[in-house]
Amino acid sequence: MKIAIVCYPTFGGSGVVATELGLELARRGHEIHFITYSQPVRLALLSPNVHYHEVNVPEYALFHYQPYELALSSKLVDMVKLYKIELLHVHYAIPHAYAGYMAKQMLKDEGIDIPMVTTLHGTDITLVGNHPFYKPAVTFSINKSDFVTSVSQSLKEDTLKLFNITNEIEVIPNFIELNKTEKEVDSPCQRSVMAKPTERIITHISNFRKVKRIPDVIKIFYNIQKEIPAKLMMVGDGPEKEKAEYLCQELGIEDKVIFFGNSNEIDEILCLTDLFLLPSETESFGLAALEAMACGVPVISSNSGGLSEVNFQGISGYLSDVGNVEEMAENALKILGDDTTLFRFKENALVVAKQFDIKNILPLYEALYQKAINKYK
Ligand code: GMT
Repeated sequence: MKIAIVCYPTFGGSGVVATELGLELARRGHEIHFITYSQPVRLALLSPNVHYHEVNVPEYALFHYQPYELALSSKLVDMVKLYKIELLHVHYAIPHAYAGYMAKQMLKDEGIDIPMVTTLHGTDITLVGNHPFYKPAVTFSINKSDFVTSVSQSLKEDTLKLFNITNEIEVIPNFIELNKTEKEVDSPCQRSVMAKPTERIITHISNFRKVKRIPDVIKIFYNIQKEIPAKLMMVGDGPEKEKAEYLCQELGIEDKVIFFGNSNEIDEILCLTDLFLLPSETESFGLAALEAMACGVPVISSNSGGLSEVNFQGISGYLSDVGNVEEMAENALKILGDDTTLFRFKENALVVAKQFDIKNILPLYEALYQKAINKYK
């Protein structure tokens, strides 16, 4: 199949999912066209069957806001015609499903019927899309998509609760490429570079937005390091990072916390990690937690959104109510307290992650694409 994938190229779960999906589809022989405003961070261009088309938005002084949706829909029309693309898969309702629908209509005018699959990721529904300023456009774009998927059951329920949806929503969970991470787990980790042998290594990875509750990450770690020797690795960048650095200073733990900024070496970092923290206000899925588990790292998370569909209570880690940092720290200590328990949780985390192996999930997308293409035959 010839498929156009539209996504955000930045660090963030939806872009990662879209990129990994496209790369795996390409490995399976499909022709994949990524269409976005800059090269997705995890996109290796030297892959056969992978194309990348950049959307350029010319700056014009008259416009306070440059019309990205217009440029994107025009690019989609041009690329569909040029490469005979058979299907659009847009990740994120805002603004991709909206732009995709416009492209569909323009193409229809020229006698080309192309199906569009929209994947909902979370922020497009629970945080931004639900705003009254966007709601009519988001509802319209979801209802006008040929097929809609959501990355968790919880996100599906939120979407049906928050919007007036007339379309079916199929749950296709996020996935992980296990072969890749297993290889890295087997290879020796550079653990001694980061911590002493007696210290536990705890990691948080995110884009440091408010929804990630970064101060909770620090407070959980603060409670842990009072009881056992430990280091915290903070990976990523975003609006909450500087405040977190100050908080570490205030708490006198700055020498135990390392801020890395954005990194492309996620598997290498997870390989030397003992425990992952994700105390988010909400997470439609929590791809970062799954990536950790796939490297054999147990997870302490909140229980909001779709996190309980990924992190299994008492098996791959523990879940607590949002903001209950005391309980989260206690549970972390239960896992980290002795090597036998830690080893058991590490093994379990990997077993749970295996359910989300890309090999199990990709066929669900392929079947949906085929159904979508058949719809217009
Ligand atoms: O929250 C993020 O880190 C970024 C955000 C995004 O839109 O890229 O992630 C959302 O999509 C991911 C992939 O499906 C999910 O794993 C995240 O849980 C979801 N984030 C939220 O729901 C807050």
